[in-house]
Amino acid sequence: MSKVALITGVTGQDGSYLAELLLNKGYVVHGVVRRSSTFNRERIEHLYLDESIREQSFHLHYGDLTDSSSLNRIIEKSEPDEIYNLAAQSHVHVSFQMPEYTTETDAVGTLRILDGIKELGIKTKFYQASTSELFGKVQEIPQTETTPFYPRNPYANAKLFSYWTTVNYREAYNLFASNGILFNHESERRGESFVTRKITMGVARVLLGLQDRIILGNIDAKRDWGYAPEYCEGMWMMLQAAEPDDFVLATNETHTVREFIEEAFSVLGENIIWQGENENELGVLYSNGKTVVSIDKRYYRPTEVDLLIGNPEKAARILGWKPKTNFKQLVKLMTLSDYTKTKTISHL
Ligand code: NAP
Ligand code: F7E
Repeated sequence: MSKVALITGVTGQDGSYLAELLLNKGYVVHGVVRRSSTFNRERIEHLYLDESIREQSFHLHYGDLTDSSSLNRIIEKSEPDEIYNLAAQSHVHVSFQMPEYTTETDAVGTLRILDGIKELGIKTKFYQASTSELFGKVQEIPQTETTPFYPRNPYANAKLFSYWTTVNYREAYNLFASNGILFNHESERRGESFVTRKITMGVARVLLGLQDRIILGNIDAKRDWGYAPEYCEGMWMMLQAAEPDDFVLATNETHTVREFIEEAFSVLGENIIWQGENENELGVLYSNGKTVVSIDKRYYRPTEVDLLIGNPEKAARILGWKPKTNFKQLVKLMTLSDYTKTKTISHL
């Protein structure tokens, strides 16, 4: 008998990679999708369009993390062995503008699923998409599973509630429920308003003459960036462990947004020189003096997370999980992917 998995957030970056991984392992995969006025399934279209996959092993259901009845119906109908709760309003800057909706989805949404599992009496393992944003104003460097949390935005506050609700349902009701505390992970499928993808698309468009410059916020923030498909494998590994637990997945390498910009331009043979300070700073091409990066305060956050770097030693020891793609490789694969795509589209 095939194992059955239910993924919330299946149309997102991680959901799409996880669906692929589980289908390749022979799982039947159910995914929760939201109704949208425009097409929102680009990342999973290739799976859905394959008739044999669609008919036998990949099933989509309309639902929403703000709607308990849809979630309970989907859990009851799909009878999953494993639930991966990846759905979230996942943009930190947006969470300052929509704190209540972010909390409804990212905090109460998790409770709705966990309580649904408990009340329906379904025997399933549960994965919660927790985040390095929990460390916020960091209390220790590098951050591990025992570093105290200090969230700095509505998104992280909501995820803090979900982290502890997952732990509480594990302890109170003996559920197999684990938190993956994942540091930033990116890919060719990363949402276009996150900084890495905004940069790689921007670099491609600027160098192909389709965009004047890339306009960014705080380029001195430091992040620990890894490659998303490897982190999705880590999620699956957490649910195959002997015991439910909480794990950091990270690369243990940190870089500024500025370094990401420099590296992305250098992949395409250009060097950047920085001129000016703070919001007047400009990034200029060494080759011809053209301004290609500028700063706009509208992208600053009311409270920033300045530095993240994670130590994934526990995941290596207990799960055998290790990151494979380093910073330079990640920047290269994202930049080349966006350059190739943009070039093809602009020549159509
Ligand atoms: P993403 O690309 O933004 O995907 C989010 C997914 O959630 C999308 O499928 C979205 O659907 C869905 N969603 C949003 N609100 C929903 C709602 N109210 N009801 C049902 N579905 C909803 O995020 P990601 O990068 O794949 O991240 C996956 C999860 O890991 C998220 O929970 C995120 O907070 C967490 N996380 C991400 C990172 C990272 O670096 N990527 C690190 C740590 C934790 P639509 O497609 O319809 O919008
Ligand atoms: O910002 C700075 C910004 O939005 C990274 C989510 O997946 O990872 C992600 O959250 C840094 C921040 O990701 C722009 O201020 C500068 O310091 O790409 P980001 P994030 O906030 O780290 C965590 C682990 C999650 O859990 C989240 O779901 O880049 N930055 N200029 C900018 N950021 C954006 N988005 N846009 C800019 O123009």
